[in-house]
Amino acid sequence: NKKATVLDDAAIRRTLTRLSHEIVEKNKGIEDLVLIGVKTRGVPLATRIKSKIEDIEGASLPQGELDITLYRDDLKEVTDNHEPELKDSKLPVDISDKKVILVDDVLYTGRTVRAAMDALVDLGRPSSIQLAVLVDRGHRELPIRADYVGKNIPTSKEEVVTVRLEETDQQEEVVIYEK
Ligand code: 3GP
Ligand code: 5GP
Ligand code: MG
Repeated sequence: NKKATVLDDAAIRRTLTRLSHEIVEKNKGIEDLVLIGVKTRGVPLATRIKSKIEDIEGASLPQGELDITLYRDDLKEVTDNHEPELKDSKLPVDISDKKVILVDDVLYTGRTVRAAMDALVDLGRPSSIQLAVLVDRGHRELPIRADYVGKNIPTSKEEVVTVRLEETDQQEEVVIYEK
């Protein structure tokens, strides 16, 4: 039950361009930065931001990824708390003393980001962690906010924000659906 298209392909492209400039500006360059996409759609978003930032700064930026799942079936009996946790990570460099920028598509309760931050601190104590999201749909259940927000989309809990990207969905759009 589609209600509205909130971002089309051009709007997504411009939004990611703005976020890339904001990241460079806030960090006064890209020294010690590492971009980390949260699977699934945070990964292509991080790749696009990386490419834009590299164009802006003329230097290369390391990128990694985290796979946070709601809970692991194989650990269900041990950790049946329905909390998201780290399933897999691919980090290109030691993140110790680096400024990590987490990239995700949608920020909702904040539980995925909390799990991602736990994982990062365990994996190597970054000097800081910042968060960039394409969409903030509200309804936080934890005291977490994003440093870089593509678009704030006030939603009800009955709505779903669907993010479709060329890399994963062969389409570019952000759409609100009624469940
Ligand atoms: P993503 O892995 O690309 O981020 O959470 C798993 C997938 O389900 C997410 O894809 C997300 O796009 C999609 N999704 C859509 N609506 C919701 C929702 O309300 N909650 C969660 N957790 N995921 C949703
Ligand atoms: P949170 O842990 O903040 O509740 O949810 C964040 C994660 O769940 C993100 O990785 C995001 O992909 C997914 N998510 C939560 N709500 C939505 C939503 O409405 N739309 C989409 N596309 N993803 C969502
Ligand atoms: Mg996501």
